Amino acid sequence: MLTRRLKGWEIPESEATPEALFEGRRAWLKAALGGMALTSPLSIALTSPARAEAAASGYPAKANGRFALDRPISAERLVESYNNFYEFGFEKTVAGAAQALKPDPWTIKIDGLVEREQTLSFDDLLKKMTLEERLYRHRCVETWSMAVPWTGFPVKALVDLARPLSGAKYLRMETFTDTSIAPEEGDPLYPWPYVEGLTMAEANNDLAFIATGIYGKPLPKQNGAPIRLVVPWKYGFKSAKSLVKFSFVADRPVGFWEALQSSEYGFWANVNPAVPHPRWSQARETPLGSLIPRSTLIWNGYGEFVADIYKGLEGERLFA
Ligand SMILES: Nc1nc2c(c(=O)[nH]1)N[C@H]1C(S)=C(S)[C@@H](COP(=O)(O)O)O[C@H]1N2
Ligand SMILES: [Mo]
Repeated sequence: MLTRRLKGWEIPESEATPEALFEGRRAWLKAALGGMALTSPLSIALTSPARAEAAASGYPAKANGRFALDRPISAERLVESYNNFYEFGFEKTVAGAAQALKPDPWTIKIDGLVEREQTLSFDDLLKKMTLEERLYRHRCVETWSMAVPWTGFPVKALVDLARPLSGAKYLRMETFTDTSIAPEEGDPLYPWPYVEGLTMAEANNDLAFIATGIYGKPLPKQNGAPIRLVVPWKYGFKSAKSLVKFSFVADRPVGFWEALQSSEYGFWANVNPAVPHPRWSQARETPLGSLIPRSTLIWNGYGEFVADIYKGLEGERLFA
């Protein structure tokens, strides 16, 4: 009989040490790469080339145990089949269309108010970064939520690489544009490309993350391959996918959704159950795969990390 061992991130939080998470995931990955049951001793011998390849690309990365969850990890299958990626369509079922994306090779530009502009390949950027895994909650303004193991590096590491000048007040991020790949980008009713922005204080916050992977492997195309933003204390639309440009700028960037409908989507977009969106109360959320709503937390539960950033900004529209 085949027994299915829990993946590292399926171990209840209370039982898992960071090391246990890491070891559990490694064992799972070996088995998955070998396409064999974990219980077969042969899998160890037969997976060497695949294991070497995965290891060379930095997966699985060591878990950073600082970011604990208060809920179960969402099913990988759901996270990779229920998506928002408007470049490929306005439904949740865009994963098929997103397979047109070509994340390899991928060029990234770092420009604006920096000591020296840089154009580098995604592979070269990865070589300069140390990958880690973090478990984060994600809250979409449409009131669904998920909890996922991302792999990547802090946004701060990218800021340090960029060496911004003192005039840089914001980090502006831009998604690829190519209508031969993403036909929706030819729709003139939308303000393409998809753009998002953070203040420098937000970008340098410990929680702000650049993801290159999910569930212990590189990002699937529909989740924003090869590189996306992950800012879990903000509504999901801030976490822009498939980024090609990081610009350090003096003026506040206008995001895709803000440009489209500023009365509904602001720059800050921090999660707050007490501030409703015109079409959705934000008091509750339904986790992917669940039928039972749960209460949404202010800052999506990340106040200990981020609340200080907003001291003195109480007069701003911080929560929509
Ligand atoms: N480029 C781009 N990034 C995007 C979006 C998008 O449509 N295009 N949708 C956003 C929204 S609304 C959400 S909730 C998350 C969804 O990420 P996921 O599909 O990996 O769950 O991506 C965000 N990033
Ligand atoms: Mo979203």
